[in-house]
Amino acid sequence: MPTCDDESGERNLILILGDQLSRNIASLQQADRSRDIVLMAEVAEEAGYVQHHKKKIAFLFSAMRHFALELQANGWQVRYVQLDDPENSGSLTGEIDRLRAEHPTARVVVTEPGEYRLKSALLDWAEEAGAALDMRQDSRFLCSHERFRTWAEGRKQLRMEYFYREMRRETGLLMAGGLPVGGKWNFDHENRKSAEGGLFLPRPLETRPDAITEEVLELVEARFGNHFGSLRPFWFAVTRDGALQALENFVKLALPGFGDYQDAMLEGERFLYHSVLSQYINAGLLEPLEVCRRVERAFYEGHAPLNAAEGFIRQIIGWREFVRGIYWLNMPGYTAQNFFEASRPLPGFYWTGETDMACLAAAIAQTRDEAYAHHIQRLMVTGNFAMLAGVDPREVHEWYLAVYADAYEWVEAPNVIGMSQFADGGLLGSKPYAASGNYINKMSDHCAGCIYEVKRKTGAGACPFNPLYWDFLARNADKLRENPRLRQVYRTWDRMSTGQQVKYRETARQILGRLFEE
Ligand code: FAD
Ligand code: DLZ
Repeated sequence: MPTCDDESGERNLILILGDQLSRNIASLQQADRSRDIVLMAEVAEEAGYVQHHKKKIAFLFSAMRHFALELQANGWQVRYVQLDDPENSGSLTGEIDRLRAEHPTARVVVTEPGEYRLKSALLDWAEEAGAALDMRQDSRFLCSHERFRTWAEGRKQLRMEYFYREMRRETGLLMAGGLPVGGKWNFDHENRKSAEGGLFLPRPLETRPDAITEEVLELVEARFGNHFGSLRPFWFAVTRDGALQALENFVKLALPGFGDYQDAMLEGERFLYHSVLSQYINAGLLEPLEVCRRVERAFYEGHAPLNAAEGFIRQIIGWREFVRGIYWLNMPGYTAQNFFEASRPLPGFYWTGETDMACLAAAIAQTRDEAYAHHIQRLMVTGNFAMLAGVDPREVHEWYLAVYADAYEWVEAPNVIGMSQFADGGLLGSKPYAASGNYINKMSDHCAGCIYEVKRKTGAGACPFNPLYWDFLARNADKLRENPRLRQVYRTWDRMSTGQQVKYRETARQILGRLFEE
């Protein structure tokens, strides 16, 4: 029998959100499955606060439906509200009210939502309703808000690398006798190979939709047909078992090449050696630590090299935990940061994919088709271009929050506002990830088939990333010149002839003029 720590013996309402599909979720602990009632609801408010990609909505609704059935099979009483239920109030708080009106409950128990927006809405609701709300820490993360705050206190700069070392020590992942395995914490310098065609390229595991998923796909097509993205083919796993199989597929086929080709891009190859597991981890189908332990085991068994295992584990216990810490330390207000005071609108081609820049066209087409792009596409192609072009970071943020199946504000906003747009002025990263066409050419084969010439710096036919790069640095010199990591770049700019500087800026002006009709 499950134990119950609620001495009152009264029935509680346990709210499980769409990204809390974990058997070990804190809100289910110490609950009494014969007495308490679990509420899960598909609601218009959550599905519509940004124009989520159709695949993201379908993935979550189907995974929620499967999870509810699993809870029921394990003896839980579950009230599951479908989007098309005629009584559906359209919001999570509305659904709590509706259930409480039918079945009085002592407390509402919920694991802290990942987004500030929803956390505030639930706290406000409880205050207004005079309801007892038991909001629990999300134990799926290694680092609590309190722990991150303590780590951050008194530090002049918050840098992922030092935080990551603490997480390594704490978890013991890839540690031996208190030291990092291999004698170094980070093997990133081995992880920058560009990929050539002809490599064996694995694919993520594709799951065939079952009857539940098919029903959801029809619902999404009918209700969200105007949202961004292709709904079919739909191949995401929607259960924990399916996600575990996807993890095994990754470890077996792609992990060995993950490190070497982590930063590479290849035309027509959408996944390379990436895991494509973030949507499962973020929704709760996989636990971050179990994924890391599985990867660590693959290294110890000799299946994957150290640079791959370390690189992968760093993304999860390092970057993933670090960005969440930055988010909660700086909300509210973080998403409104605009260090460069950038104000241009997001170009329309981010939604249509209609651009003649080959790298952007590829990244956006796969975002539309798969609700997925890998890190370097997000950072160095779509993100880099938006920053160089001076797009309002708020618009960039809303685009990223909408278009990826793994997007939730706690992880998306620091990656966009901080890492990719430098709109937080350096809270998260030490310098802007600004790059010219040269970087994209080095890491990909896009430039070979592009109508723009990557080697051409200015004038008609020049790769737009080239003049935009220098224009970005020149127009933001007052904000960036003193950055120690950019001194060399500004020295190069200063050494350029005035004529060359004018050519860069004039070409940039023409490109921006065409793009934004300025
Ligand atoms: P892999 O390359 O296989 O990496 C393994 C895992 O590490 C990922 O599944 C993910 O859980 C974790 N990870 C890797 N990098 C990061 C990171 N920078 N921050 C947090 N976790 C990381 N990630 C999201 O989960 N949701 C987002 O909305 C999101 N938006 C992003 C926006 C921008 C502009 C950038 C630059 C990055 C963003 N990321 C986001 C981080 C990263 O790009 C994705 O986690 C990754 O591409 C997911 O693909 P994958 O599972 O194949 O990852
Ligand atoms: C993203 C999302 C969507 C599209 N729909 C729902 C929903 O209908 N019901 C629900 O409980 N959760 C949904 N979610 C996930 C929430 O938006 C997520 O829990 C919050 O953003 C906090 O991370």
